[in-house]
Amino acid sequence: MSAAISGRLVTIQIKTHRDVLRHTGKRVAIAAGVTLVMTATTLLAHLGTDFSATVSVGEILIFSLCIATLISTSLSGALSYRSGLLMRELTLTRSELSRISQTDLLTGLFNRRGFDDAATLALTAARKRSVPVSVFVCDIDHFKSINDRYGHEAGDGVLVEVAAMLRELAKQEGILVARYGGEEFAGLMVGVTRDQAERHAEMLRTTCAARDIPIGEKLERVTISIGYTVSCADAELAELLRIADRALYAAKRRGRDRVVQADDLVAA
Ligand code: GH3
Ligand code: MG
Ligand code: MG
Repeated sequence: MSAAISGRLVTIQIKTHRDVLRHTGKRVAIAAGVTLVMTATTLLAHLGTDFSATVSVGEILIFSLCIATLISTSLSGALSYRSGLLMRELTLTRSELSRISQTDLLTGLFNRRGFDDAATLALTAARKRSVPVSVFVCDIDHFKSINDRYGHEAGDGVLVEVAAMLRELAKQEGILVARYGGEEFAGLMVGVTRDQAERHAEMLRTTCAARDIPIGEKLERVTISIGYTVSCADAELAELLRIADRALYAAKRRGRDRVVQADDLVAA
């Protein structure tokens, strides 16, 4: 295992098994040395340096026990405190790594991994409560032409703007949203009726279509297409995403800038 932990109080580099052994060896040597020196010093201070003097075994025994207890308590306290600090640093580092691995760097939304983890948990909770769920997939229309006309950086700016609209909706309506990849976003709504899901998706689409997005010197309008499905929470996340994706592609085929519900595909 490789670990590099650094903090205000603790700075330690342990990368290989050999480093672990060296680290442990050093600490054991320090503990033994301190114990030896302190025991000898205290005994000498108490008994004096006259090595031919008569001392009772009981006296030495009691002193040694007291000193050993005192030293081992303070040493183990200090070492436990230090390992506690290291463990705290490790826990913080782990949770920071987990947060980074679940977050999309550009938009700050969940990435695919973060969405899959959070949505799977939310689906399990919804299953227990027997409430319906809705999954939607949303894709920016003709995004490649934005990149082609204004450059990749401007395209990134559009992704950030669309993500901000999704975040707003997520905050207002308690929806789980994520950048699922490229110019595609995904969302999970729990405990919504078919009408509510439709309303949320339509609100997202119209908000996006009506928003002036600054691209360089210009203000541009960008549209999105959305596919969604409403189901009981028994369904697997991957299956719900597949169904929503099919609805999304139907929305693209039908001319983009629209919302399509998966059930309508069967009905059509
Ligand atoms: P459609 O309406 O059918 O969705 O067309 P589209 O142009 O939006 O879709 P297409 O799949 O043809 O192109 C998607 C583009 O998104 C291509 C890719 O270069 C771009 N893209 C993917 N990820 C990023 C990103 O992080 N930043 C930028 N700027 N562009 C990205
Ligand atoms: Mg697209
Ligand atoms: Mg796409």
